[in-house]
Amino acid sequence: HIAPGSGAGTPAHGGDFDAIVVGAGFSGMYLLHRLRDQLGLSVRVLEAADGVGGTWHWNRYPGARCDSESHSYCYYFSKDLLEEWEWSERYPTQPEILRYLNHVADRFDLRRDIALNTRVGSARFDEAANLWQVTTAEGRTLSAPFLVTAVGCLSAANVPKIPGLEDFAGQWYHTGEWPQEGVDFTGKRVGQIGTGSTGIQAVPVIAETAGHLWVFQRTANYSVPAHNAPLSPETKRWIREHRDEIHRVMTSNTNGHPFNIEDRSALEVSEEERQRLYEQAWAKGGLQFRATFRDLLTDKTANDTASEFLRAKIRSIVKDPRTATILSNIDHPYATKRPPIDSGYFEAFNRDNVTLVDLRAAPIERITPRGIKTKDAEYPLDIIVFATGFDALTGPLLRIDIRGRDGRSLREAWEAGPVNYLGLQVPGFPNMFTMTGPGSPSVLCNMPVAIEQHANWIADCITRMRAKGLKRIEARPEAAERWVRDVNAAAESTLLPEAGSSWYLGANVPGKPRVFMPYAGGMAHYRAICDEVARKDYEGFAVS
Ligand code: FAD
Ligand code: N01
Repeated sequence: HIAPGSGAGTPAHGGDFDAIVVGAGFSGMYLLHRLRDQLGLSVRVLEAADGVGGTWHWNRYPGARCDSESHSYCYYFSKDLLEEWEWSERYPTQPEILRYLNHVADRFDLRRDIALNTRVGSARFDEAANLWQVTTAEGRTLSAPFLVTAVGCLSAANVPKIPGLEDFAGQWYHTGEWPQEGVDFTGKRVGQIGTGSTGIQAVPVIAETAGHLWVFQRTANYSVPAHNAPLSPETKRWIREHRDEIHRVMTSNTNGHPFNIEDRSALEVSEEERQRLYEQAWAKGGLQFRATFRDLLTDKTANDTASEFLRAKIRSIVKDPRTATILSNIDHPYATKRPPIDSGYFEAFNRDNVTLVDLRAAPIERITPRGIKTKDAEYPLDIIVFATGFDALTGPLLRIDIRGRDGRSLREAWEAGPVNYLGLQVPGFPNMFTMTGPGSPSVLCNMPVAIEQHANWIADCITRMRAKGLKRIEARPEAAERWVRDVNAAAESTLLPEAGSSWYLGANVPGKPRVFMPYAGGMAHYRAICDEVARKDYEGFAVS
C-alpha cells in the first residue's frame, strides 16, 4: 500500500509523490485532505500504528478522555462534517474521539492514501534531485519534494529507565502504548507511577476494580474538576446555533478554546469577590478555571491566589491529613505545568484501596521481580502503570534519523534545543515542514485549532510555490535565530518557566536540553505573524 498513487503516473519532479506526510492523527489526516482533495497533489501518509487517530489510537488507558470540550475538540474546516457529527458528552472519551477520527477518514476517503503499520526510520534530503528520500523501518524508500512531519507532540512514550524493570515478574504498561484489548485490574495489586493529566484521569478508574492501588507521586499537581456530563438536547442545539461564533472565539484568542480569558486582574478585586469567582469557576469546572483572571500566568502574586485556593480544595476533599498534605504540597505556580482536570481524582484517595506514596520523601530505588522498591519500602505488585508522559515535542522528530542538506542531522542541529523558524521549518532542511512542533503554540492551545492553522498555512505555501513555479523553500538561519529569541522571550514574559519539572522544558527526560519549547505568545498572535510572513512573500525564508 505504499506504492505510488494509482493512476497518477510519475510526477514531473521525478519523485514518487508530491508530498509525504508522517503520521495519521488529527494533523496528518487534515493535511492529506487539504493537499490531495483541494490542491490535487499526490500524497502518501505513513503511519506507524495499525489504525488512524494518533493520540486517540494509542492512549486507551482507563479514564482516557479529552480536556478540551467536545464541541471545540474537532475539525472546523467542513460545515457538513460539523453538522453530521454529534458529541455525546461535555468531554468525549477516547473511544468516542477515535470513532470520530475514523469517521473523518471514511467521510473524506482518506484511507486509500494512508499506509498503516509503516514506521518512518529515516528521511534524507537529496539536494541534487530536490527530493526527500523517506525510508521506512522495513527499509522501503519513497520520495517526494515535500516532507511534512505530523508526528504529534505527545507520541513518543517516556518509560523512565528505572533499574530492574526487565526483571519485574508482573505486567507493566505505558499509558501511551496501551494494549488494544485492555487490561483487567480486578483484584490486582497495582502501582501507578505519575500524577500528570494522564495519571490523574487513570487513578479513579483503576481504583474501581483494583485490589489495591499505590500511586507513586514525585511532583504534586493541581487539578480542577471536569464536571463531565452528557450534553443535553438544549446544549447541543445551542452549540449548533452558535457554531460560527464559537469558531470565531476559538480562532481569535490565546488558547484556541471556546472561551476568552477574563479581562480583570486577580489583584484588583476584593478577597471576598476573588473567592466567589474562584468558587464559581470551580463549580463550572474544566480548563476555564485558568481564565478566571487575566494575570494568573503573568503575575506570581495573582497566581498565588489561585494556587492557594486549589491547595485548600485538596485539603478539604482528602480526609487523611498526611495524604492531603503530600497531595497539596505543590512546588510550582498553578497552570505553569499543563493543568489537569479530573473526575474524582482527589476523592479516590479517600478509598481504602488507594494509597499515596511520596517519592519526594523516599525516591524509587529500583524495580524488583516483586514490585517497586523505594528508599523506605518494597511494594509488591502485579501490574505497574507508567503514567510517566512523553519525550514531548522534539522526541517524535528526533526518533527519526532526519538529514537535511550536506547530510546534517536534525539531532545535531538541535543538540542544544530546537532551532526553527515559526515552528514550521528548520534551516538546512528545505521543503520539510513540522506540524505543531516546538516553536509553535501547539500544546499551549486547544490543538485542533493549532493543527488547522498549520495545515492551512503549509497548503497555501505549497499552492503559491507551485503557481509561481518555485521548487524550494528553506528557513533562513538568521530568521530562525530571531524566532528562537522570540520563543524564549514569550515564555519569559509568563510564569511558565517556573515549573522546574515541566515537560514544556524537557525536564522530564534526563539529559534533554532545558529549553521552553512551545511558543507562549498566544495562538491568535502567532497566526497573525504567520499570515504576515506569507503576505510578505515568505519573509525569512529563502524561496527558489
Ligand atoms: P498524534 O495524534 O500524536 O499523531 C501522530 C501520529 O504520528 C501517531 O499516530 C504516530 O503513530 C505517528 N508517528 C509518529 N512517529 C512516526 C514515525 N516515525 N513513523 C510513522 N508514524 C509516526 N490536546 C488538546 O487540545 N486537548 C485535549 O484535551 C487533549 N487531550 C490529550 C490527551 C492525551 C492522553 C494526550 C496524550 C494528548 C492530548 N492532547 C490534547 C494532545 C493531542 O496529542 C492533540 O490534541 C492531537 O491529538 C494531536 O494530533 P496530531 O495528529 O498532531 O498528533
Ligand atoms: O505526562 P506528564 P502525562 N519517577 O509528563 C511522573 C496531555 N494529556 O501523560 O512531574 C517518578 O504530564 C512525573 O513526575 P514529575 C497533556 O498535554 C492531556 O500525564 O516529572 N515519576 C509526572 O507526575 C499533558 O500535559 C490529557 O516529577 C515520574 C508524570 O510522571 C501531556 O499529555 C490527558 C518519573 C508524567 O506527567 C502529558 O501528560 C493526558 C520517574 N522516573 C495527557 N518520570 C487531557 O487533556 C515521570 N514521572 C485529558
